[in-house]
Amino acid sequence: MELRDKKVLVVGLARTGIECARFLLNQGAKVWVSDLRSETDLNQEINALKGLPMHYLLGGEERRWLEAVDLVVPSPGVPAANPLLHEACSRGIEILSEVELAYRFFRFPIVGITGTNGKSTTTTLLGLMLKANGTQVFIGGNIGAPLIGFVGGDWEWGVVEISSFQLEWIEEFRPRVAVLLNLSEDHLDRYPDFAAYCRAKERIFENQTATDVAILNRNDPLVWGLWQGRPARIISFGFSEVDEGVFAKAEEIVWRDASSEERFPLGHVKIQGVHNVENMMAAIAAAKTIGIPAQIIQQTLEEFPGLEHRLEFVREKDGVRYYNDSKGTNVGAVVKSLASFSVPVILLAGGVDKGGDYGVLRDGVRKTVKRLVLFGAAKGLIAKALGALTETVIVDDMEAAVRDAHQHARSGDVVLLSPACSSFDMFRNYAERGRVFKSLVQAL
Ligand code: UMA
Repeated sequence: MELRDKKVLVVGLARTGIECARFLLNQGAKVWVSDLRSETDLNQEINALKGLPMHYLLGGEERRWLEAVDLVVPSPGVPAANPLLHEACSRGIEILSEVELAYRFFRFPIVGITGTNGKSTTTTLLGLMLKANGTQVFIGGNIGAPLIGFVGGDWEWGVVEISSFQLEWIEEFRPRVAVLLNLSEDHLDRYPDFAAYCRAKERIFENQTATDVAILNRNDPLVWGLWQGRPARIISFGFSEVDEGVFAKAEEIVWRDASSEERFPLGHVKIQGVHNVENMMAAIAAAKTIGIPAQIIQQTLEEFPGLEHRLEFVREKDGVRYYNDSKGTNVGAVVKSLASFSVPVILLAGGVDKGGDYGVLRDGVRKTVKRLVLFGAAKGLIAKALGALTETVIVDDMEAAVRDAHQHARSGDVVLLSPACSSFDMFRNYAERGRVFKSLVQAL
């Protein structure tokens, strides 16, 4: 792909925008970067690009900014309905997502991992398996490291977390191995409906051919429904025993093909919960496809401590265990997190509503939640859907939520922050929300 002297508009100046701008300049393109935020708000980002010859279009979005533009590269956080993208489409200007742009320059195969939940855990696990095997691999994508930053590296493989947003503007993007973990309601504040969100996710398989591999969850009907008509070789994972594929038994995961079988005992594995068994099955399926030896896979499974903000154990105080699941930003994630506990849970939830149906939490709340502590913009909505099922209280902020949980918890209980919402009404992102929770818990 030739970018020299092309006029490129990068929309959005955060992690993706910064990396794209740097890359495009290196390729000899003429780079404009736009952002709805003002120059004052973007002080830090502009500093990161200090001294580089680019043009800023800040504090709004105007159609005339598209004059003579050859290519538009939107950040994942920019919705397709954005007026600049809309106008670029009607003018016939090429629009490519950052993952597509990076892919055009990759000279090595990638594993692309998507799904509503479990992406980061599966991506990290698989990446660590490859590293332990001595493979030159990077872990990137939606997990927090834009793919474009890895172009030109001496990589044998890339293990890449892919969001639905990143798949919206792909054309040739084609993972050698593509994994779809699960599909449940998320980002309905961005998509017209759940079907549109699922269609965006399915695009991970769009360009695969018979030499590629698609790894699908047999237990998720929406995911499994996608196996038909795919040219790629299908490998499935799930809880029922199969002649070929990956399955989980009482205390082990089994990988099986036509001629052999390997067993991965879970007795010494640290990460907990049914959802993590699924994540491990997916990572094993991909690792076996790539040819990672069984003992390296087993060793990585046993050493992996789990991710920060994902059912992360914070501390035990007076017999009460506190968990930070700030990355549980949709209802599907919270269903799985609640299912990981069989003791009474005080659940801290709320933030910005993403349009999911809180009703799917009813069973979990009825069975497990002894007190629901709600905060943030969605508190009223959640209270309406679940408040009648358990003791429910609305508080002003995270500090009040932790205080309330501490006062009402008894020895043996779990206090769980698993918000079912995004964080942007009260925090910069889920990571800041998780850190604030952890420091409040540590201070108890
Ligand atoms: N902006 C505009 N116009 C708009 C919308 C936004 O100018 O119409 C500007 C904002 O003012 C802001 C910038 O665009 O300055 C934000 O861009 P961004 O949200 O894409 O931020 P990045 O830092 O580039 O982060 C993105 C992903 N963010 C989103 O998908 C929302 C990060 O995923 C990802 O780690 C990063 O690229 C590197 O690939 C985060 C995420 O929340 C973790 N992902 C969603 C999820 O996991 O549920 C999909």
